[in-house]
This record gives sequence, C-alpha cells and structure tokens, in this order.
Amino acid sequence: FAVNAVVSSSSTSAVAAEQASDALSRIGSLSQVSGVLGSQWGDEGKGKLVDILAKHFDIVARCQGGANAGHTIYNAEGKKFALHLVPSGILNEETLCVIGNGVVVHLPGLFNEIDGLEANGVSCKGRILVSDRAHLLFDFHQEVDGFREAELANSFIGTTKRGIGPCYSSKVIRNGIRICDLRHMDTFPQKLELLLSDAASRFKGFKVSPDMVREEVERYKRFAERLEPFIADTVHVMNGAISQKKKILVEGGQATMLDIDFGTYPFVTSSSPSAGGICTGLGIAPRVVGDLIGVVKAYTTRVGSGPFPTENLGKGGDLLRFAGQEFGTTTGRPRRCGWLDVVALKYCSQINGFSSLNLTKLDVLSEFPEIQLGVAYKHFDGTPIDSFPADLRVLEQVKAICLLVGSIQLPNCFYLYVFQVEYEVLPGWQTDISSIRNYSDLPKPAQRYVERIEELVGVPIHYIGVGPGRDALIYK
Ligand code: 2SA
Ligand code: GDP
Ligand code: MG
Repeated sequence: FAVNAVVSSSSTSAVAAEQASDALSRIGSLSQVSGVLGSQWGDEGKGKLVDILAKHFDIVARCQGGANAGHTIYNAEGKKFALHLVPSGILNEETLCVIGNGVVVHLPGLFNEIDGLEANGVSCKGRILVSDRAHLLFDFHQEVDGFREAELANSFIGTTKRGIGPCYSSKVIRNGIRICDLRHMDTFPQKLELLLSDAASRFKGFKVSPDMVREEVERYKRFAERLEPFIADTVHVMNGAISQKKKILVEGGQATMLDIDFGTYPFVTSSSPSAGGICTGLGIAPRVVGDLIGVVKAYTTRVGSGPFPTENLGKGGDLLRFAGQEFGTTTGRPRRCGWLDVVALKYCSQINGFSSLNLTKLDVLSEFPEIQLGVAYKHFDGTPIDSFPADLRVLEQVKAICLLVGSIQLPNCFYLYVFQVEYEVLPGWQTDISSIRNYSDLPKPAQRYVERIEELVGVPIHYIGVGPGRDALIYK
C-alpha cells in the first residue's frame, strides 16, 4: 500500500508538473499585444487574471472607462487591493502601468489610489504613465452624474456616479479638458469656467461662483505639479514598445454588454469596453492586437438597471449573491444575479473574437444541486430569436407572459415583445472545489459544465477560477 501511494502521488505530481509547464508555455505564447475583456455585464474577475498574467508582460494598459471600474486583486500574502484607475499590473514590480488616452481620469481619485498603494508597500514611482491625451474628469462631472440620474427618476441608469457619462459627454461635445491642458495654466481657467458654466446653465441645482472657479484652478495647479512625472505621450510609448518587441496586456474595464454601441443601450457605460476600445483608447493599430481573453463568470451578475434576461429575482439569485459575495467593488451595491446567459456570451464572443475564455467563480456554484444554462431566447410563440436583440422591448421579462395569458385584449405590441429564455439543466457537484488545481481533479459534473460552455460558445476555456486568491486558478 505504501509503495502504491508513493507511486501514485509521484505520478500525480508528474501530471501536475506537466500541466503547470503546459500552462506556462501557453501564457508565454500569448501574442505581443493581448487583452483581457469582460464578456458579460462586468465584475467577471478581470483584475485577478490581469494580475496573474502581468509578470509575463512588460506593460499593462487601461484603454477606456475610469474610476467606475472596480478590479479586486490579492497579493502573494493575501492582502486585498481594489483598483479603479490604476491598472491591475501594479502589484508586479517589473510591470509598467499605462493609463491610455481613452480613459477619463479623476485626479483626486488617482492620487488617493496611488497613496493607498504606496501606504501598503506598493511602489508606484516611475511605474505609472498617464496619457497626455486622456480627458480630465472633474468633481463637477460626478455631481452632474447625480443630477442626471435624479432627472431620469424611475428610468435611472444606475451609474456608479463617478462622472463617467458627463466626462465623455464633454469629450464628445468637444469642450473637455485634457491632461496636456494642465501644462497651460494660462488658458486652463477659461476652459474650466466654460465647462462649469455649461453645467450651471443646464442644472438648476448646480451653482458656480468666481470663488469656486478660482479654488478649483488653484487645486488643479497643485495636481498638475504632482502629475507631471506621470504624464507621457502614451501613443508614442506604446508604439515604441511594440517596435521593441515588448509585451503588452490590455486590461478592459466593465464589459461588452455595457459597451456604448453593443450593450443594452441606454443601460450601458459611456465607453467601448470591447475589442475596438483597445485601438481607440491606446492609439495602437488593429493588426498588432492578437489574443483576446474573454472573462466570464460561471453565472451572470449585473449592477445597475437594464435588461438581464437570466436574472433570478428569487431565492436562487440571493443564494448566488451571498455565495459569490456579489457587491459592487466601487459602490458596494448588491449585484443582480442569475444563471449564465450563453446567448449574451456568444454575442460578446462574436464582437471581440475571443481566442480563449477565463471561466471565473466556478467554486461559487458548488452548493447548487443543479445548474442552469440560458441557451436560447424565444418569442412568446416559440419563434427563436437568432441574435442578441438591440431593442430592449424584445428583452422584457418573461413574467409579462402572465399578464398576457390573463388578458387577450392587451395591445399587440405587448404580445410581440414578450420573450423567454430556454434553459438547459445540468447536474451540480455539491462538493468544495476551491483547493483543486488540476482540471482532471474537478468533479465530473463540473468538467461537464465547463465543456458544455466551450461547446456552446465555440471558444476554449483555458483558465478556471476556483477562488479569489492568485493561486486559485486551474489551467486547462
Ligand atoms: P457608469 O458609472 O456611467 O459607467 O455606469 C453605467 C452603467 O455601467 C455599469 N458599470 C459597472 N458595472 C459593473 N461593475 C462596475 N464597476 C464596479 C464594480 C461597480 C460598483 O467593480 O463592482 O461598484 O457598483 C461598473 N462600472 C460601471 C453601471 O452599473 C451602470 O449600469
Ligand atoms: P472585475 O471588475 O472584473 O475585476 O471583478 P471585480 O473585482 O469587480 O469582482 C470580482 C470578484 O470576484 C472579486 O471580489 C474577486 O476577488 C472575486 N473573484 C475573482 N475570481 C474568483 C473566483 O474564481 N472565485 C471566487 N470565489 N471569487 C473570485
Ligand atoms: Mg468590477
């Protein structure tokens, strides 16, 4: 028996060593410019994968969004960090972190984040570059975000109130102020005054006085001085790095279902968290972008308003929320929960051309006796919906059907827009998988779940998360 045990443990460790070396070589062969993108409604665990992959890349860059993002990572000692603007490569000492031109930068927030990291022993000096083309997000943008949400009353978007939409509005309407404008304090006050009076003319509750402008200008003079060593022409830096064969990992914020173009508009964020945002947000050519890893939670969550076809408003949703600790990293808001929506995932995969997937939080499903997969959308009369619909009215919740059944006199539009989700039911595994590190050691039903997702989406799952910690990852 003793001999057998030794033989079997040494063969197990040989298998484990082989799997680890396969994983390393696969990570090593990721393209020179690779990306990690959210493939649902955000909070899939992008930060964790970026942190793990960072040591294989020279640069980790953010290309869109701002401090609405909340990326949670843990260092080797298990200390938790919640990052908002600073890229998740920051814990790896060798990595240069770039905040690209597509990001909207709230300087007080950025400095707070840097101070917090430094206080926890993470050196940021010389390791963070901020694009001179990035737009400044001011406190007043955050106030305006609040006013806009209040105006929308019951149709509020559920933004993070971090000023993201208002700042991108300033950018697109072309009166925004960019990082490079901090170098011209002669014209900065006029630009700021114009922005503030614009907001004051639009929102009654927003007051602006000459003192307020003066104070803000003084504050930004101090910020400008502190920011100077971080400012760079990151388009030049990124393209220079590409010529020097340096490896770049792009870290997406939010996710494709929140994309301004492809998401569930208007319940979206104001940037492009999908593949296209990499080029516009960093100034690099599409042909240099290679592998894109889609991060997908083993179930679905959404924070904020908007359609969520597989949402479970009952006990199942509560169970997922508590098992997965689904509360906003930035705002602490409870996240809405439901089963994995394969239709939305296929749509995201199509838009981004994912080369592989990282399935996260598989451990959270361990307590469920059975697991469901939303595999198709259908109209009430059973006609399949072939693609993810643009029209939100098509995505009205299935409960509307009850209204219909009880009232055949309802207007036609109600009948046409009601839709349902078709589910596949798979057996659960009901055993703790959080300490498993080899794919072959996962219970068979868990493997079946993983493989069914691969089959339905047509993209291989190369990484499987079984816990929040850095090491809680299975390479498949
Ligand atoms: P915004 O603030 O204008 O970008 O909000 C518009 C919509 O985008 C959603 N959004 C997010 N969804 C998930 N996670 C995000 N980051 C935080 C996190 C969120 C938090 O990591 O948990 O803490 O609440 C994020 N950022 C924006 C938002 O909910 C709106 O639906
Ligand atoms: P991001 O915005 O995509 O980076 O994700 P968030 O950090 O907002 O939310 C993901 C949460 O899940 C964080 O608290 C992570 O620490 C945690 N997490 C990531 N991967 C796993 C996993 O595989 N299992 C478990 N249990 N937690 C995970
Ligand atoms: Mg998040």
